[in-house]
Amino acid sequence: MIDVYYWPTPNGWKVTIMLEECGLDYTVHAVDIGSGDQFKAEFLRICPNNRMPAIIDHAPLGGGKPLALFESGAILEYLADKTGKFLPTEPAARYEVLQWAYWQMANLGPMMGNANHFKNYAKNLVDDAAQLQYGTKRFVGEVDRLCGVMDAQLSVNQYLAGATYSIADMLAWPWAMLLDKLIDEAIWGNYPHLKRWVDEVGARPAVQKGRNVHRELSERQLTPEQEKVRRELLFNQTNEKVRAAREQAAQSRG
Ligand SMILES: N[C@@H](CCC(=O)N[C@@H](CS)C(=O)NCC(=O)O)C(=O)O
Repeated sequence: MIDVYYWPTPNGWKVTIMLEECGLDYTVHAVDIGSGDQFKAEFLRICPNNRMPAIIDHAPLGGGKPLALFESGAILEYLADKTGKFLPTEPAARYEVLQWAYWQMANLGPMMGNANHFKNYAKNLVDDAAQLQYGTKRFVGEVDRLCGVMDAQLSVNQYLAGATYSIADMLAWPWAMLLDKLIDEAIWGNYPHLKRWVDEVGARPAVQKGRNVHRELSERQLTPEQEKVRRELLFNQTNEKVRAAREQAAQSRG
């Protein structure tokens, strides 16, 4: 059995999609990042980075005591090694997949996160219009560039890492399927191959199931007070605050 520490966001869906694709049993533990669950002692012990997703595998690859893991890329790589699925063992094919997996982790996810921040949230946090405009242009522009990279790759390959569906697709799809919400619907006209792949991957039953795990939690209406708490928690994290939570977690362990 695998415990999954999860909230319905693109990084969370990656893990539930992979678990569904592999047919593994799992139990979901909701980590409500809008009300501070990521700073609770029990979660920080699994993930010192106060970000979900994370897992604990009680029957880990290689045996031994339960294995705790954070970072969605590491989790998918681990589950692929555990099941022998969606990540080839033959070196050339394996590294073809891994280069796209790391590309997603270092590029598409962070850039889309920052673009979303500047476009949809920063206007309530930043007074300086020029600063806001610079941030938006920088990150939306970078997302646009990354779409071009994916589109070119998908114009000659069915999947991101070639002819075979892999963890690279499962890592990138949860972000890519949100592109039209971030840029605008016209984006698909510029990137037809990317759109073809988003639709194809999105039609897989395991992808739909993984993406819908606890969907209701992300669709619930927050009160203005809850929204204020959420923004303070997510957009005002300092080293001091996070260190205090970590120290508390260490103390409560005894
Ligand atoms: N690189 C990490 C990113 C995880 C991440 O950013 N998770 C966000 C939600 S999508 C989170 O937990 N945020 C909580 C916070 O900012 O405190 C991964 O892929 O696992």
